[in-house]
Amino acid sequence: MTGEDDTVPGAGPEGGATRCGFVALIGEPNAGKSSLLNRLVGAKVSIVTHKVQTTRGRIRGVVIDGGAQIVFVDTPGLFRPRRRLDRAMVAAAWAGAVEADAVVLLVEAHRGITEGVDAILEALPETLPEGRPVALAINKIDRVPHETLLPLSAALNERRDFAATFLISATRGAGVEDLRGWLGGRMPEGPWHYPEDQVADMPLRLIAAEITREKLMLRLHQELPYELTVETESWQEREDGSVRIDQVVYVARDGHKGIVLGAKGATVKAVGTEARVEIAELIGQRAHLFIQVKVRPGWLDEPARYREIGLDYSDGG
Ligand SMILES: Nc1nc2c(ncn2[C@@H]2O[C@H](COP(=O)(O)OP(=O)(O)OP(=O)(O)O)[C@@H](O)[C@H]2O)c(=O)[nH]1
Ligand SMILES: [Mg+2]
Repeated sequence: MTGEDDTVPGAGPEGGATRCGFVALIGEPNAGKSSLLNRLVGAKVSIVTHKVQTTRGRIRGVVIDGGAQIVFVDTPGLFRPRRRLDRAMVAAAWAGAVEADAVVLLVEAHRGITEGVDAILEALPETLPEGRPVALAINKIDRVPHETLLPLSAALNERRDFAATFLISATRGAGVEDLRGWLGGRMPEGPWHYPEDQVADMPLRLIAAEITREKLMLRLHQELPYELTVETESWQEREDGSVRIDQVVYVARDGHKGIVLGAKGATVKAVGTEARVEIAELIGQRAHLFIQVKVRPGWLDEPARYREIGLDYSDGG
C-alpha cells in the first residue's frame, strides 16, 4: 500500500525477521466487514449497523499475529453505484483491495451467491493484480444450518480458485482466529508500520465523528442517514483532564434538520449522550460533546466533505 511515509516505524519482536502487510476486507454492503475488522483487532475500530452503506471510507485496524503485523483495511461495500458518494465509496473499496497484500472476500452464508456477489466475482480478475491471494470468508454461519455451508463453499470455489476458505461468524468469533493466523503467515517480510500497541490508524476526531454517525444511523430511518455526514470541528483538552468536542451534523435538506433534532431536541440529545459515553470510553477521558445540526444542501457536492471522511471526491466524478 502506498502513502505510508507518515507512519511511525514500529520495532518488531526482538531478533528474527518481521513481517508486515495489508489485508483488505471486501464484500457486499452489510456482509459484516466492519464486524470482522473489530473482531480481528479485538476493539471497536469501525462502526457497525444493521443498515447497508455504513462504512464510507477506508478504516484501518492493526493487529499482531506471531511476528506479523497485519493492517486490516475495512472498506465500504461493493455495489453498483449510482450517486457520487456511492461511486467514491466503491472506488475506495476497490482501491483498498488493489493495494493490499491479501484480500478477504466476505459472502453471507444465508444469502449465498447473490447478484452482488456474482458481480464482485466477475470483477475480481480484471481488477486485482495477478497472483494477489484472495481468501473466501463465508460469514454469518450462525444463521444457517451447517449442512448448507459445504455446497456454498464448493459453488463459490468453482467460480474462483480461492487461496483458502473460512467459515466464520464475525459477531460470535467462530473461525476468526484461523483466518487471522492464515493471513499472518502470508504477510511479506518487512518492518512493522505501527507501534505495537496501536490498534487503529485514524485520527481520534474522525473516530469520534463515526461514533456519532453510528448512533444517528441506528435512530434514523429511510434515506436520511445517507444524506447526512458528521464532522468533528474542534477538540479541546481542558485543564481538568476532560475534553470538549464540538461536532456538526450536516444534513442536505431543511426538513431533515428537524428529524435529526427530534421533538424538543430529544433525538440529537439522546444521540449525543450515547456517543459521548462511547467516546469517553475510547479515549479514557471525560468528554463533553456538543452537536450542532446544520443544513447544507450542497454537501454531497463538496470535495472537503469527502476528504473529511477519507474519500476522494474526484473518484465519484
Ligand atoms: N448473525 C450475524 N450477524 C452478523 C455477523 N456479522 C455481522 N453481522 C451483522 O450484520 C450487520 C452488518 O454488519 P457490518 O459489520 O456493519 O457490515 P459491513 O459489511 O461493514 O456493512 P457496510 O459498512 O454497510 O458495507 C450488522 O447488523 C451485524 O451485527 C455474523 O457473523 N452473524
Ligand atoms: Mg462496514
